[in-house]
This record gives sequence, C-alpha cells and structure tokens, in this order.
Amino acid sequence: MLRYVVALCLLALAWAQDCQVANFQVVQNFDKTRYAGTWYAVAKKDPEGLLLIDNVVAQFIINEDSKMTATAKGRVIILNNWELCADMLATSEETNDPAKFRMKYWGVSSYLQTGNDDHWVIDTDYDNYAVHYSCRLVDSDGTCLDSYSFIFSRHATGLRPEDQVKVTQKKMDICLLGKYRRVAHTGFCESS
Ligand code: DAO
Repeated sequence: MLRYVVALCLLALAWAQDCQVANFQVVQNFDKTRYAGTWYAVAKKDPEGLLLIDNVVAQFIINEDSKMTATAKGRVIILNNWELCADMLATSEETNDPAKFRMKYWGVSSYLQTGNDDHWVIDTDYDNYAVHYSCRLVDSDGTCLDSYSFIFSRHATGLRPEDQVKVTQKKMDICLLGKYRRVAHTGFCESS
C-alpha cells in the first residue's frame, strides 16, 4: 500500500513540475574563471545518438581574450564496434546570461561527431560538483525533446555525499531525475 502512495506522490510531483526549458534556473552570477579546470563526469544523461560513453573528462580553459574553450575526452564506439578514446575540442560563444553559452565542438579526428549546442550550467559550487545541461531540441510545448547532461565532479572518485543531495534536487528541477547513468573511470583514456 505504502508503495502505491509513494508512487502516486511522485507522479503528482512530476505533474506539478515545470519542465519548460526556458524556465530552468541556472547559476546566478556564473564565474567562468572559477569553472575552469578539470571536471570528471560521474553521471550522464545521454542524447539521441550518444557519443561519449565513459571515462569522460572535460577541461574548461579561459584564454587571454577571456573566451572559454574546452577539451573533452571519453570512450566512444564508432562504426558499430570501433572503440577509441575521443579527443574533442570546443569553443564557446557567450550569451546575455553568463551561465548559458553555445559550444561548438569537433573531434581531433575527423570521423568524430561535430556539433553546436546550448550549454547551461544549472548548478555548481565550482570546487566540487556541477550540473551541466544541454537541450538540443525544444518541443512545441516548450519541453526538451533531446537533451544531454553531465554531472561533473572535481574528484575522479565521485561526488561527496553532501553534494549528492543538491545534485538530485537539480536533476529533478530539470526534469531528468532517473534518466542518468553512472560514468565509469577505468583509465581507458589515460594513455592518450
Ligand atoms: O556525448 O553524446 C554525447 C554528447 C556530448 C557532446 C560532446 C561535447 C564535447 C564538448 C563540450 C565539452 C564540455 C562538456
């Protein structure tokens, strides 16, 4: 019985939720300099036609011209069964909101995916965790039809227990609770 009550409450919560992408809150007064550096993806919500599978490490860099660029590595499988460590490069374009930027990315090798997506920093404390979100396609009702999201940690070992609570709340706020999978770090990309 209790199970049904809990399930009903969760359903009610989901119905009451605002899943309009335009209403998602992002970090206030986002400081890209503090966001710079290495982030380990510990969980990921995949988009349609996923690219990065695991061992995902992103590095944000602020250049002398104050523009943010990024590199990302991760295990990918291309051409059905060719497994390799993808080396991605990205440049960013700022918008009116510093926590919302566009990232144009491409692979160091030409056979890797290219793209140009909106990237939003939903939450971060800069030193431990970040919820990084991209909606590739907004539906006519304002919800997201194709998104991906990384839960980043500054620590390869994962999130601290105190950050897990905050991250779970943010996953719920962006209507992606239950849609993430764990991202393993096995050292696959460490030699490349
Ligand atoms: O893995 O399926 C996927 C989509 C990810 C796109 C790759 C983005 C790489 C460049 C951005 C780095 C910052 C996260």
